[in-house]
Amino acid sequence: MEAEDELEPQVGPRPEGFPHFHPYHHPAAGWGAAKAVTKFLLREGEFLDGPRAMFKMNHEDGGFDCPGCAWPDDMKGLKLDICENGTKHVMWEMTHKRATPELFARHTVSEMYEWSDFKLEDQGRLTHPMVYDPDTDHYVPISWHAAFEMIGKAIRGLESPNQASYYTSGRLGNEATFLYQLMIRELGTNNMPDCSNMCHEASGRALQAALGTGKGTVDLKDWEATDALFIMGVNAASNAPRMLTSLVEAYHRGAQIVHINPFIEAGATRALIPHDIVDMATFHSTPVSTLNLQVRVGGDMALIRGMAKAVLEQSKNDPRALDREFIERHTHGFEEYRAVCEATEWSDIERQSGLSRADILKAARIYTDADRSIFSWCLGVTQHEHGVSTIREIVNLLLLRGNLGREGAGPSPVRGHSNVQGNRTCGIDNHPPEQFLQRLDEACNITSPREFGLDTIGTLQAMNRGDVKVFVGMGGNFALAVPDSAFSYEAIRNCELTVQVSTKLNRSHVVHGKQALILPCLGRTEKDHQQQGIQSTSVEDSMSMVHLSVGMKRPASKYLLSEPAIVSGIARAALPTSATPWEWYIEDYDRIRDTMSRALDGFEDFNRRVRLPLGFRIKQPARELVFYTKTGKAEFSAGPLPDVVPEPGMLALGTMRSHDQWNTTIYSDDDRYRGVKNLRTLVFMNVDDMRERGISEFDPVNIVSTARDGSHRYLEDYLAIPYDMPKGCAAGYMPEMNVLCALCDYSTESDQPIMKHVKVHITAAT
Ligand SMILES: Nc1nc2c(c(=O)[nH]1)N[C@H]1C(S)=C(S)[C@@H](COP(=O)(O)OP(=O)(O)OC[C@H]3O[C@@H](n4cnc5c(=O)[nH]c(N)nc54)[C@H](O)[C@@H]3O)O[C@H]1N2
Ligand SMILES: Nc1nc2c(c(=O)[nH]1)N[C@H]1C(S)=C(S)[C@@H](COP(=O)(O)OP(=O)(O)OC[C@H]3O[C@@H](n4cnc5c(=O)[nH]c(N)nc54)[C@H](O)[C@@H]3O)O[C@H]1N2
Ligand SMILES: [Mo]
Repeated sequence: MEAEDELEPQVGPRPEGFPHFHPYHHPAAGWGAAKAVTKFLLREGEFLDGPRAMFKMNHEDGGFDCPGCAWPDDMKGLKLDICENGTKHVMWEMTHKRATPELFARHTVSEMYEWSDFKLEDQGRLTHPMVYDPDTDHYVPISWHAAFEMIGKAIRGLESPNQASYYTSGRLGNEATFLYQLMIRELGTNNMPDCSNMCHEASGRALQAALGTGKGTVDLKDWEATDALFIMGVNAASNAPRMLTSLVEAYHRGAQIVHINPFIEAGATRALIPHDIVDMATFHSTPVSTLNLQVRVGGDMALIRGMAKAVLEQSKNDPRALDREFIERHTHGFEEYRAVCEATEWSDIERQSGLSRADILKAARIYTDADRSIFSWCLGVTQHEHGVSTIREIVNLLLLRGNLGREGAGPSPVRGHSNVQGNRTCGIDNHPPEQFLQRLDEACNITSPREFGLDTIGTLQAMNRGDVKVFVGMGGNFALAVPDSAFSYEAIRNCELTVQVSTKLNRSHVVHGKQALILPCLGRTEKDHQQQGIQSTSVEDSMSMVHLSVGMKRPASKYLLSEPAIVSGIARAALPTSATPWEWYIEDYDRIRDTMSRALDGFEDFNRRVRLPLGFRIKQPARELVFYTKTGKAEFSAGPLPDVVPEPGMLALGTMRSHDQWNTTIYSDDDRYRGVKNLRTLVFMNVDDMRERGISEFDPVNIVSTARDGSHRYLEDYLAIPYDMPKGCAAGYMPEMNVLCALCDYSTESDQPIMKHVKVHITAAT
């Protein structure tokens, strides 16, 4: 492929305002956040509805679930459990702007392709189902009936059901999710790529292998009871802002908080919580860190290994450092693990983690001094070749001190999308367990296919080969979210039909198959009227709590359908002889929930329990020290340390989010907590790495990535920003930098694209 082709998807021109960088020294959240929310409400013209919506969000007695992150709701029924980014997220959906058929009549798709991602979404809410007209290069309105028929015909015309692939983005509610996977399996395929393939696949696989259940074991009460919190690879102040409340509470209680991240993010220093009226009034911020360890990109496993080695060394003089009884009764593989820790040299640990032995010992001492510890992580840990091994190493360390199955202790992955965990629980899984399928088949009277299906990477490869011809995107922005933009755009364009169920215009509508449909749906904030009245939908948060969400706003357009209704419409057209009562389900979602309570483990008596004030918690066997592993015990793993140090001249680049974006949704070109204004086409670098390359602040640079197969990808004229981060590392923003991530660079452990350890050369652009 020519370099020019590879550059094509570089999105958006450089912002018009003057780029600005000034390191941020204020607390996270607090008045800066309050000001940002006010500005945002004014911009979106939502000053009246906005505040009303805020009081309806995350309420224990009704209201809608924040469609932002998956952090759990306050369990004490806090009345104003909100954050800056949740507010922006809700307002973005509630905007008064509309992307009507007139907009599509004014602009060709090729024209809209040239728009920035901000501009695409900024057109407002989609109002009508639209179909692509290749003769005029415009999207034109289509009736719902005709749209469903078009999809039904395309699916029915396939030689094999495996020629279609069905993507899920993690905002989809449980009821729609259940119907969606039911339809897909009734059609005869397990091709179910989802956004989880790109974020927490590694967590699921590691926890499944180690503990026999692919989820974290702790809840917010444990966060409130723990003595030490280890926060790894998450930018809490931007991406899980309500975690700051827990960190502040933990600090006040005297708990230790250790942040492990190449960056010292804003949420890793001090925080001021918006609903804490007294602190806000007095500008009294709370420290939210006792130790910051600036690990090298990819160095987390070495750090954890070092901590484990230190615990084992300490236990020689201090037997209480290990929980021998726990290890004996509940675990398997301890001796091998001890041996591998002893065999790992400190010099290797220091080199691979980028941290000194003294610092690692400090962290280990915090760990052994604490009676109860929680390890929490997000993408900084998962999006690596060795994500699974690293999470298994975290579990190893937890097991050494019996930090499992008791209050205040355990693993706690921070999930991304608000219902990404629920999607998996309700069946979005391209390699479903036999037990799940058996129960589903029995409850729904179908015969699910047993052959495993395609995930995200597999789907793109199959599209490229011409093996997947029909693509349905249930939410999200597949084209822009996936790696290797140039390759992926071509793969998508290869499809016969692409269908996007969306709320806003995005890149996946302008990068489309030969035939293409945009199906506009209700957002979570909107009232969902069906035959039996207003319907609610349920979601599951990061900590396995399931609760109801009910919209409160008039729909953005009278032509919108709910996601369950869209699934039902597609199903009726694609499966004309299906015995599933698709229409009957849509009249009243309680009926879907009744079937779910028979089909899904942990959903017994679903309709009643989901209506309890805070919903219910799905049982976690590992928390009860019941392990569905081969040995019936928690499994230690004893792998070697991976080599993550970049070759000379190369840097390990992490792609991440700014403070002012939601995945592919860009709110502005600012990144307040990192001190950046008006700039997204940037690369954060260590000062010494810049000096060695003759690069100064704001100098334009060229970035070349090198993939496993030796191929290169390029970005030109990005501006270098000196940042406090370990030497050998670099960072910049997704989705722009997806251009640099090669499709072949996915983890052999989790099949997850490697988005945090891209091997790059950075040189001054001359
Ligand atoms: N406002 C807002 N909220 C969001 C999202 C959003 O885009 N905007 N996205 C949602 C989604 S889907 C997800 S999955 C989550 C993502 O939440 P995060 O995981 O916080 O997402 P990233 O921005 O990718 O940030 C990753 C963090 O990992 C650090 N990091 C990079 N490499 C390494 C490494 O090798 N080791 C360690 N220890 N750290 C590393 C980076 O410095 C950064 O702080 O947030 C969810 N919440
Ligand atoms: N390089 C790099 N790439 C990454 C990542 C990274 O860290 N680095 N992170 C990855 C991760 S963790 C994730 S989760 C993916 C994100 O991948 P996706 O989930 O596919 O993308 P989003 O940006 O969250 O999707 C935004 C779109 O969702 C639609 N939408 C919003 N609300 C609703 C709704 O209620 N219903 C429906 N049907 N549609 C709605 C809107 O049209 C909006 O344009 O990106 C991945 N890509
Ligand atoms: Mo995610």
